[in-house]
Amino acid sequence: MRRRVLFALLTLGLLLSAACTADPAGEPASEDLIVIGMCQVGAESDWRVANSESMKAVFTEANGYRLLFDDARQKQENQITAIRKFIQQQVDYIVLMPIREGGWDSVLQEAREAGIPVILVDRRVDVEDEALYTAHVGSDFLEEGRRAVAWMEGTFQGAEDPVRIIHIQGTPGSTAQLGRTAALEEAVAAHENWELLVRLDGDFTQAKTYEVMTDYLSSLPGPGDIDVVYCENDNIAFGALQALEEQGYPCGRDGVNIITFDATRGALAECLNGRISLAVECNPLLGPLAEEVIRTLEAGGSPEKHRYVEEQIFTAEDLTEALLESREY
Ligand code: GYE
Repeated sequence: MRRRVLFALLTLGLLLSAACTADPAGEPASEDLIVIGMCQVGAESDWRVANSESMKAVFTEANGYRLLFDDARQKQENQITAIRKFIQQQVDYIVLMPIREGGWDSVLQEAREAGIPVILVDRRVDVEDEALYTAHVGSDFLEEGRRAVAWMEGTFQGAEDPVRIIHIQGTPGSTAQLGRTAALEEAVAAHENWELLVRLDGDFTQAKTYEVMTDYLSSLPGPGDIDVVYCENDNIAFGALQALEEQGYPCGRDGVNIITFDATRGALAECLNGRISLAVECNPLLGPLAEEVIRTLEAGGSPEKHRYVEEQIFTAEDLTEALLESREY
């Protein structure tokens, strides 16, 4: 706001009022636009693509915004460089989807010194001073993990044989990885017969997961006895499915139970056809919530520090073709 006013004052007197009025089509004049510098993680997953689309659909010129969108290609150093560039450009707000939780103190301090509010979307940051960011909107990843674990408890209730689990993690140190991992770890510690066979890093991508899972399965002396593959996102689940089926493992309720997080349309389709046993929803449509934070700030209010989206779980019984078609992502 301050920067927009400053900019406007520098514009010549009469021109100022002309420039600030809406054009005949009813769209705000460009000097009135709120400038958003957005630091997106990358395009590693279907969830991420849907999340970027949700942001771009909301932060449009017609809605009064100029969106400067940066894709960090899954690298924190690229996100830090983008933030510094946005500070130089004197944007009005920085919207950050932080790739991992650590390592943000100095750059967020720089944003604060420049007077630019930082809004976190999706994942969170672990900083010494919580005042380094204004607000956060996203999912409760620990709760998502606990929903998956509750389903496993129901499915394997009364089982005396070991429940043999493969755990494929997302990007190390990201909030989504930390929360979903913590829920499984708690549960493995609480159930004597739950056995963690291996923990692999799938980095939230199908390609990396296919590779690490193929290597792991090929290293086994014979066909493994696997009950559950706990996949920390849909693209990990796709890579795991591909590797398992290629090596002759049937997937589904009578074979290897694949659990996934996100529940994007592709994963729900696999759930409906039975190859994925459980899809835990993680809602990527966070654009409207991020905009609400900015509108509150523009109106001089104080947004909630953390806002979590509503989510649910799906098994084949909860799904229909019609539901899949109506799904936005
Ligand atoms: O689950 C995964 C993505 O942080 C919620 O990141 C997000 C996760 C999501 O790449 O698909």
